[in-house]
Amino acid sequence: AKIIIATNNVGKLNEFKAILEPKGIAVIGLTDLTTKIEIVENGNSFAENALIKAQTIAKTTLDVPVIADDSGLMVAALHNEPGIYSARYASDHNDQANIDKVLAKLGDLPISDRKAKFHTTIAAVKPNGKQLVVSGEVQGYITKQQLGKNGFGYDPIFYSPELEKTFAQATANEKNRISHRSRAIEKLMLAFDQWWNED
Ligand code: ITT
Repeated sequence: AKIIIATNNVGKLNEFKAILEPKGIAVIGLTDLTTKIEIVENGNSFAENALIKAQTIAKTTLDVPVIADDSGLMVAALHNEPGIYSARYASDHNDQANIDKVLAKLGDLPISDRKAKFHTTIAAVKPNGKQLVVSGEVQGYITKQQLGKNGFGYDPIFYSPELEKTFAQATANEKNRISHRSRAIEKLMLAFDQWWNED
């Protein structure tokens, strides 16, 4: 089996590969495709953006399932910001600037006021236009300083009580055991075969 992930984010793509390839699914990212397709990600929710990304790419492919991941960090004390703007909160795909902005906004708030979660919505689109949308979340806290070098995005400031460290201090396998993305992928896999094989 083969699946196209409509993502330019290598961190995301590597997580999809690590989770799906052991199940015998070949994962292709947009960076692997020769033709570059512009995606205008202008939706108002994770689900809208995931569908826009998947639909844009599904139009150009034949008979291969296309999925997209729209995800982000939601900080309770910041009214769930940065949310769908996570990739460009301070500056477009500048992880350090985005991390600095979250830390600055939270200031010295105690850990009990630093609750946050990661959210992923995955949309799958078939050649006939039929859709499948699933989501996953994981709870944690925003640290006062960044810790760890693994992962991507906001991982260095996301403390997981389950792992007792930040996602950037965790190995890829540890993160993938509990992450928002792996939870969404699990739901996708549960529904996928029936959805793909029905009309
Ligand atoms: P594509 O749209 O090409 O998939 P993107 O990075 O623009 O890539 P999003 O619009 O979904 O994707 O933005 C998600 C942002 O949320 C991402 O850039 C990170 O900053 C953050 N993020 C998502 N998942 C994360 C994770 O597992 N760990 C840390 N940060 C994450």
